[in-house]
Amino acid sequence: MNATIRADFPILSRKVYNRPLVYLDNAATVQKPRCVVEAISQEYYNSNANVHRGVHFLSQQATELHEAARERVRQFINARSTAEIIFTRGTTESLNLLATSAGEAFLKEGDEVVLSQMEHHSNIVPWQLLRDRKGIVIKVCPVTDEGSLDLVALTQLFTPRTRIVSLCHVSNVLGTVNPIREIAAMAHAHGALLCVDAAQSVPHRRVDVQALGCDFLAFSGHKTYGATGIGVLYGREDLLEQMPPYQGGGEMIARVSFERTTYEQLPYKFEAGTPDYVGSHALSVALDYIDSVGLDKIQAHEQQLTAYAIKRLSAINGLRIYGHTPERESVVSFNIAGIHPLDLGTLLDRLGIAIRTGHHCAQPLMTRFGVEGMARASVALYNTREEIDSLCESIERVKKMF
Ligand code: C6P
Repeated sequence: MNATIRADFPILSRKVYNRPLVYLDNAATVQKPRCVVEAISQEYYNSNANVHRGVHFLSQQATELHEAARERVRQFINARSTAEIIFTRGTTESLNLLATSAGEAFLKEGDEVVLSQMEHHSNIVPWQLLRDRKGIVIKVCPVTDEGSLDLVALTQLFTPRTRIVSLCHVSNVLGTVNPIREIAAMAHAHGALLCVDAAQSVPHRRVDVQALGCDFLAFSGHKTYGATGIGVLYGREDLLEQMPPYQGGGEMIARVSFERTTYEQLPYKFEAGTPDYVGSHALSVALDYIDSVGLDKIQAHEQQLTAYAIKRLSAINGLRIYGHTPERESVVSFNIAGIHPLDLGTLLDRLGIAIRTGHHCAQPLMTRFGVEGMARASVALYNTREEIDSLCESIERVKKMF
């Protein structure tokens, strides 16, 4: 699979510091296949016009592409209707929209939201802003030493005031895959709603919102082989109907007067201003690309590569991996005794290897494991065993320098 796949990603053949690029920072963002880059330039060359506004040919063409993209996303995550697919700027904006609008509709002072210790800041701070505005209570599910959610502790966090549970599907640090279906049943049994931060799952495994049983789900286009600046919030239609708009402006209104404004129907009620219609089309091309390779094949490849990385990295003296759950996705975070992760990342970069270092926007999780930061290698469909070998050999070289 790899030679042909790699040829689809022109950036992979470039060099950095005169060395072949080994790109292992895919959890931050993935590289883009040629078809996505071309779809973006073709739209600007041939079909560019603002959507939902013009009667003219180009506007209608751009609108058709944008709405076809919404249908493509609906199909990809198996939502019931395109009314449930809201385009946003990314996972972060999706979660801010949710915390603001669902917070307004469904939460009162003293109501509770359950998060976990393994959340990205994007699934923490919007809820804290809501806490500051409304006086809600945030409860936190602990993470076990092996890196899974403590499900017994989670059960005990529910009270009659629990309204929303918001958890990542896959941890961007530990790779842990959370048992969302089980947690959805648990939340619903307590009368709470479940939001899933799927930023790290949608690119790697089949995500079916109906099968998962979640009420809301967020993901980013740029981690899913699409462009930056586009993302998705899925929400159950009956819930979205009850939520007030997030932002005001063009697109989201039915009628405006100084006395009173009425809002557009779903999903436009939540899409104020000119949307990223080029990004939505590029995202649909990216989803086509994923399906043309086959998500099952992608997942199998990434799982094998992750298992190989864990095996090889574990053999390095003094290296500690964080996260040892049986079901995991394609990130491996680690530290090496006596080497600061930032120094490791900087020296590996000089050898052509791109990994991420630092707190990974998950500081509470760093605190949980008693570290300031970690190094993280994350794989995508185009990575190879040779690149993992290269990472491990380069780590050994760096170790010798210390
Ligand atoms: N994690 C990483 O290197 P945005 O930035 O809105 O596209 O995605 C935010 C986000 C939300 N949840 C999870 C689980 C994530 O992993 C991310 C992005 C990147 O781990 C950048 S910090």
